[in-house]
Amino acid sequence: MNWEAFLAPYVQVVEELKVKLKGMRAQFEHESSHSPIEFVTGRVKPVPSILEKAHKKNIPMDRIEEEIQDIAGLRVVCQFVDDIHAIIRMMRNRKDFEIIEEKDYISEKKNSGYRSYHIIIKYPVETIHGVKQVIAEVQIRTLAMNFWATNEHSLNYKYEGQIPSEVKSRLKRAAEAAFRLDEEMSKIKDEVQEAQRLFYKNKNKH
Ligand code: 0O2
Repeated sequence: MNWEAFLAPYVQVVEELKVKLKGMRAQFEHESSHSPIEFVTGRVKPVPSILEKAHKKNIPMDRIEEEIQDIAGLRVVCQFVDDIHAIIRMMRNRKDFEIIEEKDYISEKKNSGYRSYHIIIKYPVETIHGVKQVIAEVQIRTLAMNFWATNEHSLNYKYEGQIPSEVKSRLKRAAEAAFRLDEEMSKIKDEVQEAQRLFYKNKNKH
């Protein structure tokens, strides 16, 4: 398998989508309105992780493109849960890709306690051989959801997927706390946004 050639269109997609999503953030800032996007990250899944996932899910090499949908992964991190819904609406209105699936792990959290909204898209990328439809996964979550997921991911890595039950229950409690933090912040959202608008206006005066 020539991984470099296989992954080249994915690298292109991640770069293009990062520019587009970051562009949305910049537009909101120019209009000095609240941006539903706090930050955007993107990565191409490393080859060992692709192989591990294919092995775990019994996916043959010639089905990887169709069956592993997060080889190109984008993450949009927001301040408030409402912002996630604003991003979802914007994504649904876009004409530069097609949404093929949505996974709502916010209304229905995963067993681990994981919360996030995933949108799987088919994105047309120009290659030297013509247009190629590449599948990418966009994960949309709040800062609190991201904090939890990042820590849980590290622990999973440390314990090779076998997190001890005591740590697991602590993680579940932490997930509950993150959920309550999102709820509390939503209640004072207008106040926070007003303060941020004032701060942004003053910053631009100097
Ligand atoms: P990485 O290292 O983030 O690239 P599955 O992997 O079978 O659970 P599937 O069908 O591949 O699920 O898709 P799903 O559920 O949308 O999950 C894909 C990605 O979502 C994962 O990628 C994680 O990034 C994230 N995710 C899903 N569940 C959890 C969870 O319980 N904890 C954390 N921290 N992240 C999660 P990968 O491939 O796991 O790895």
